[in-house]
Parts: sequence; C-alpha cells; structure tokens
Amino acid sequence: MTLSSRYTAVRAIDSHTAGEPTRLIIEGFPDLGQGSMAERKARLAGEFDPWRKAVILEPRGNDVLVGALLCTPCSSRAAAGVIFFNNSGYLGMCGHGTIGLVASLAYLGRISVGEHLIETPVGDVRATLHDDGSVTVENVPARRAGRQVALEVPGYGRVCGDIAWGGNWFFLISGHGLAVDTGNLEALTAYGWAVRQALEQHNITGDDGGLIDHIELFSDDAHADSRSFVLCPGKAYDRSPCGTGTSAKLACLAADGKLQPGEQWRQASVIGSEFTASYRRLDENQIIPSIRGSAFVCGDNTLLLDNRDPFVWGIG
Ligand code: PYC
Repeated sequence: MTLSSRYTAVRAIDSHTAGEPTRLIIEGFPDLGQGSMAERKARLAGEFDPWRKAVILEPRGNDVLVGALLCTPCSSRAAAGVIFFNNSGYLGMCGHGTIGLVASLAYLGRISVGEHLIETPVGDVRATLHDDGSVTVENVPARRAGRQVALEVPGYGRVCGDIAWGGNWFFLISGHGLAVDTGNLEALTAYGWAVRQALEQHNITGDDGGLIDHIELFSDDAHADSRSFVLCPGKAYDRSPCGTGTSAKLACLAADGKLQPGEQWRQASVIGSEFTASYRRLDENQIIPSIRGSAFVCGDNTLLLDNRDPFVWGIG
C-alpha cells in the first residue's frame, strides 16, 4: 500500500475474548528498544503515550477496547512479548488479552497448536493453543494480600472485600446486595467506582503499594460456579470474566480452602460468557492460575493517523 506522507499506518488485529475486545498492534508503533517488557512499557508510557491514545480512544477506538502491543521478546525461547494498555493507562497482565493475542498470532500463521512462552511487564506466562482454537493461559503467580478488608464507602456504608493480585490488583466483594446482571450495569458501575475511589482515599493498596484499580463483584450463577462484574481502571466493565480477575479469585478461594489444586472453577461474566480455571500451588502464599477461554478474530485493520486530523491522538 502506498500512503501519502500525511498518513502514518498502524496495523492492528482486532479480536474479542468472551466478548471483551483486544486490539493487537503488530506494526507501526515507535521502537521501544530491547529492554524487558517492564522497561519497554515504562518507555511507551513516558515517551510515546499519545500512540496508546491514538489507537484506543475515540474516534478510532472506544473505552472498552484493550490494546496489546506485540514486541520482539528478550528470550529466544519466547514466542512474543506484549504490553497491554487501555483507555486510562497500562495493565500489568491481561488474561483475555493474552487469549486474544494467541488467537491473533494463530490467525497470522505465526504460531501453531502447542505451548508458547509470552513475556509481559509483570513476568512470563505460558499460553497453550488447543486443537479447538481455545487457549489456556498459565498466569503469573497470584496471591491474596488481604482478607475481608473493611472500607467506608460514601453513599454505601461499610463494604468488606478481599485484596488479591492476579497480574493486576483487585478488590473482590461478594456481599454487595446488587444483581450481577446486564440490566443493572449502571448501578454496578456506580458502586464499583465508589469503592475504587474510597480505596484510593483511604490509601488502601496492594502489599507492594500498587494501586488497586480493578473492582470485582460476585454473585451466584445458574450454570457456572460464580458470576462476576469487573470494573476496569478506566470505568469500563469487562465483558469477559477477566483472566487476571479470575486468577485473583482463585487465589482467594485457595487461601480460604474452598478450591483444591487441580479442581475446576467456572467463572461467568456479567454478559454470561465463561472461562474455566484451575490452579497449582507455588508456595504457601502463592498459586499459579490457569485460565481457559476462546477468542475470535474480528478485524484485520490498517489504522491511519492523518497529520491534518485535529483528533489524530484521540479524544480526551
Ligand atoms: O482479562 O485480565 C483480563 C483483563 C484485565 C482487564 C480487562 N481484562
């Protein structure tokens, strides 16, 4: 394709995993050097953040979209490196995004059925592409850092939840009294956002001082073991059951002795899509979660950045 010098082209493979979209950037972003994924993420955030906004925000993207920048890995044993981002910033890991990455690499003919090592800013993960196209992600170690932490939330009163790491930090709440249902999204979002702000106001963080920027609300489900609503950092809700959120949930179930190593857990999302999950124990405090789900490629796009466009770097 020949483009006038007005345009910069960015090639993106779009997919969705259990309803949650991933935009995999495979060409056109600035060179971030040869450092670790954590170092490249810091460089992207510090020097080239407008590129994140250009591909994620309107008019090219939307608040729900999660971006994944495909990177050459540091290790020759790895199939890929990846940096995840969204409408408000950067993620440590992303479970649905890793499933989308693997489905997209398979679509491109770059990987085949089998196990693949993938480097992320918070550690290496193993992804297995199965014959039926589904993907299992063996995530970074997950742990519960706080049990039934009490919090005063303006407008809602005392709220208790667990704090857990699953590749991002989560606050997990069960006794909230809200219907986890697509008919109740506004109330779920308002509640989740109020909890998120209260956590920040009270300086309640992960055990490494990390911001707790994902809120998970659970309820029973007619088919799965549990149904969840996950509020993401930029106030959009996850259409999938959230891979890192399901990992955090497994860490809490393991810590409470409610799920044994190798036992299967079916986690449904608020829209009714599902991941199946299990874990193996790493040590007394940490587990290695495995999350299985399916992604579908839905676009093979060339995004154009026009230097005459007043909204070339996104709106907002
Ligand atoms: O699947 O881990 C996940 C995720 C994080 C944010 C949106 N999805």
